[in-house]
Amino acid sequence: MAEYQLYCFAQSGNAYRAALMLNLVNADWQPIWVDFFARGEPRTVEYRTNVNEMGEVPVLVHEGRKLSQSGVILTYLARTTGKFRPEGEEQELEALRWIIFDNQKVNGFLGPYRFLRNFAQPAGDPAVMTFLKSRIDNNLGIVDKRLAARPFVVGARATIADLSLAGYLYYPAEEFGFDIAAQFKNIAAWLERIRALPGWKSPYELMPGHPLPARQQ
Ligand SMILES: N[C@@H](CCC(=O)N[C@@H](CS)C(=O)NCC(=O)O)C(=O)O
Repeated sequence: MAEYQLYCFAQSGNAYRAALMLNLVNADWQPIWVDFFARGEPRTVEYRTNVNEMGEVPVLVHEGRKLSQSGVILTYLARTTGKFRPEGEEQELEALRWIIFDNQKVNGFLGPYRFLRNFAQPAGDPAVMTFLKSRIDNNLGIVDKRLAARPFVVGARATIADLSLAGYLYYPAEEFGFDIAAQFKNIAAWLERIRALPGWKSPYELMPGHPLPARQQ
């Protein structure tokens, strides 16, 4: 058995943050596929009892510990591996600030928007989609402006704040119905910098469950 196990599925950008970090630090890890679409596995009593009481993916298993919330998993991996770790209190707080902003407002809106567009039955109500899209445009604009002045979110090198913010941004543009890289030039350049890191792989390469069987789409 690998040193780290990650409960995940290919379509989850929340899980991708953790999968990407594990791969970038060259960890000995293996995915444990969670059947989100056909079984709604995270909502089962079994999953909530044995894996995560919050009923969410990702969950990282390491040395008898089970950790959830991608921000916590990234922090844990930064501490245990020493990689992508913000340096000193100021950077730590800055990284945490962007991870919370990301979870709530960047990928926190982008994830549901993509889900309602591609996977939900029925698809998202147009009024909800319009609301989410306007928030997404606004919040990606804030990240884009931030990246105009620095190569990575906290400073000169990539940290866990970058890996968090990248959560959904490597999924294909057609899944969003708009091209983030074309619209936000600083985000596009930053995504290329992360893509150039040794060990980078796309979400569909790193995690199991893609493509979905036709009946589940
Ligand atoms: N803030 C959490 C979000 C996790 C999350 O929402 N995961 C989704 C999958 S992408 C999930 O497991 N949802 C369970 C459900 O909808 O029942 C994190 O960053 O880990």
